[in-house]
Amino acid sequence: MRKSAYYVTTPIYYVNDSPHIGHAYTSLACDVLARFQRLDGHSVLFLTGTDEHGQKVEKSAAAAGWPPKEFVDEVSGRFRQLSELMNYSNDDFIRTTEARHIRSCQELWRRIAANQSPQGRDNIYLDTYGGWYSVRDEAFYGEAELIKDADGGRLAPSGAPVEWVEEPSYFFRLGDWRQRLLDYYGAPGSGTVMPESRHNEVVSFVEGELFDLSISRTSFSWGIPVPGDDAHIMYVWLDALTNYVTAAGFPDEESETYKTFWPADLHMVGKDILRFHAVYWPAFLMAAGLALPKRVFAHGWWTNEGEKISKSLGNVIEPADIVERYGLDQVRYFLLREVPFGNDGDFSHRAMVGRINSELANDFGNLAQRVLSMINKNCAARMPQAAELSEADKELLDAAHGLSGRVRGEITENHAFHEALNEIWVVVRMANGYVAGQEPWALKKTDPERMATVLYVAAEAIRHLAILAQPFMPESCAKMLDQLGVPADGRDFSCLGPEGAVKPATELPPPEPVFPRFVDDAAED
Ligand code: ME8
Repeated sequence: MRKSAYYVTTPIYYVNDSPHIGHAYTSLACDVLARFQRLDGHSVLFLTGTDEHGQKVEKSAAAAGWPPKEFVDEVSGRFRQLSELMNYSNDDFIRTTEARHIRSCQELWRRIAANQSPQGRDNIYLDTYGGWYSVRDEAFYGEAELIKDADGGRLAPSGAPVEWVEEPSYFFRLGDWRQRLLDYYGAPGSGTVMPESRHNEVVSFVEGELFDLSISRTSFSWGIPVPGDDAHIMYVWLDALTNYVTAAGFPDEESETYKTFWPADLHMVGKDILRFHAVYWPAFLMAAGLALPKRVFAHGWWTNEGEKISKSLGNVIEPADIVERYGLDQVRYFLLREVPFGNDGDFSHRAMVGRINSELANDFGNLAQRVLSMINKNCAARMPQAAELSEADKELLDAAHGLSGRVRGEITENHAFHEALNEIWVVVRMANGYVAGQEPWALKKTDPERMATVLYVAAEAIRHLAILAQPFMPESCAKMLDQLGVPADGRDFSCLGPEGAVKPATELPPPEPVFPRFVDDAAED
């Protein structure tokens, strides 16, 4: 029987620029979750895509000298390529310029407009907006939120330039939804907004003054027309956020997809866009009468060798460059192992090489290579048979069998990917200690039956490690499982535990190292 469905989303990326490490990071975390849930028997919808409307994209297209539609087609393609490059298993890739999305946005608007706020007022009203707008952030700011630059000029809290905007606009009565939003967040630790520090940040924002939100623009045209008044286009964040229900089939609420996947289980976002996801989005959904996402998790930001990543500093990290240099699964491993998920982190060459060589090559790679080589040489390349188990054997097998529960909690509940890897590595190191202590190479002559048992137990531990590490490093773990003789239909989590063990006498292919050492160019250090 399949377990409950799981719907996880990345933010949809602005197509004003090429993909960078920040985009790769958000999607990677979602990919690991999606792969984990599939292996654990859930049916999964993992969504990513591109955010293609608004002033920022319109300006970028103009600067490139391209008509907006051609520009967004081109840049959106680069994000599709990122999915291939990083081996993401997304089930859908949405573009906000697609007909299904335009239909969905207009219907969501109609429903919000047709309903009243908890105070019995129309959710949407027409007025004039006069205030500060940042095109880079695509966000409106109150005077009190702005900061001053060195010359006394105004900047958004993110450091982005702002401009004064005055135009007719539809407004959303955000303030009327305050109490409903607070009820939705619940107490700290409720798990609706995570991590807890972000929960507190969102609650104090909502407890403060919640201004009505301008949700349409009239001074440019690259966007979705407001139903019934096409002098206005929708505010790009209302348009963009709606992608999450579009991909779930909205407005076809009777569709299988919608009934299976909405509300989303998790919106994964960077900390800079938390307010849009944890405040505006649930307020829009409540106003439209739709169910609310179960969780929003905000992760931290990467710096490069200690410096803020920016185009002007010329230190943007291109996913394709690091994948070529270090290897795909090495990059996937590093990004989720190096930094506690939720915190900010620093990308450095030294840290990357350190983890590749010590944790992947020395710890995990050597473990598999050593055990598989001994099986190949001393057991005629066939899975050995275990005789009676010693205390040491049982201890390692128990640790391997108990691992999935610990990893599941860290990935699916806490989203602590670094802790999940840490748990896996506790058993990797334990298995290495076991092999060193049992000295199977010395048993070859003195006690071949015991040697066979030790190699069998070690192989069984490695099978568990490789199955559980698949969501992080799919290609490398597949190679390891091939070498262990694990059939393709024996790799999901229902095969964990003694019942899924590889049958003794199964023929194994010749072993090959899965995690090579990174040999550094001395000139670079
Ligand atoms: O915000 N480290 O799109 P975007 C980590 N279109 N994450 C980073 C980062 C860094 N240095 N730089 C950026 C948008 N990010 C909207 C989303 S969703 C309905 C609309 C992350 O292309 C950032 O936190 O600016 C965010 O999650 C994503 O990349 C930003 O993508």
